[in-house]
Amino acid sequence: MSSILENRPALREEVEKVAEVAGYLWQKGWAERNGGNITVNITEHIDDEIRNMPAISPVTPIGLTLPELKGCYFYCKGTNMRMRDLARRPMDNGSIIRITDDCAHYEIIADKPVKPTSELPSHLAVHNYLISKGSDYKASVHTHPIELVAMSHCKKFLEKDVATNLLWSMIPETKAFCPRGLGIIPYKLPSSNELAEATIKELGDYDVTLWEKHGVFAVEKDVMAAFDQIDVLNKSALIYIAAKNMGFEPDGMNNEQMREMTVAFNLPK
Ligand code: 2HA
Ligand code: ZN
Repeated sequence: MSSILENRPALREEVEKVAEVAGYLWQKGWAERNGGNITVNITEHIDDEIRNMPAISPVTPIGLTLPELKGCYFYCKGTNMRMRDLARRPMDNGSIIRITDDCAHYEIIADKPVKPTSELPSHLAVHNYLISKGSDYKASVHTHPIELVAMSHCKKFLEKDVATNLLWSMIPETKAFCPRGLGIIPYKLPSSNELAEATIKELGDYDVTLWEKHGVFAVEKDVMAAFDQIDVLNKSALIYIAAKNMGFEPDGMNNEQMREMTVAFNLPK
């Protein structure tokens, strides 16, 4: 069977990045069973031939009206699909969808009628928000990083910027590569509109948000960059935990060292 990716190197590259990240999520133990989801706005790689491709699924309501997404195209992980399978076969475990002109429905166009993630409305609401802000971010990643989720079970880490400052202070690179820190979202039902709305609110200030007792949701220019932000934060969490396991509370970089870093790397705040 032919694939929409054939003879479209830029589109293929985007999908291959998703597959590569899906493999990392599985290897890290962050993607048990069908855990996590990824969507990428691929509209910039869509040509006229794709625009004219017929749908291979019924027109399906999103459940929301998202005016910025008119005529947009997304690669979406499939619902109930496993990251470890997506890593090897991204077009069997995910699909490309088109948003219809009423901005309230989608249809699958390639390669197979793989139904998109259960979190599609929240992912699409985030993409709608990003476009409305003029952002060049194209990818959103939800995953279950073990140590960050563990931290979210402790009330003190759920206070604004407590986890951010702790994680930044574990190793200088964390603030350099996750300069906006970690936003906190109090527990909400998975897939709920409340969770989507709270996430969008926090994305005004943060690229990565921590869903209490559940996981993280990150946005970035591409899927690799979104993964990197989550990875550096979780690495810091691992350093913190390693120190605690050695029997001491880590000192962390002091305020002067943090200030020096912020100036040297020209970081916000
Ligand atoms: O899609 O992780 O929160 C699987 C999930 C939902
Ligand atoms: Zn989840």
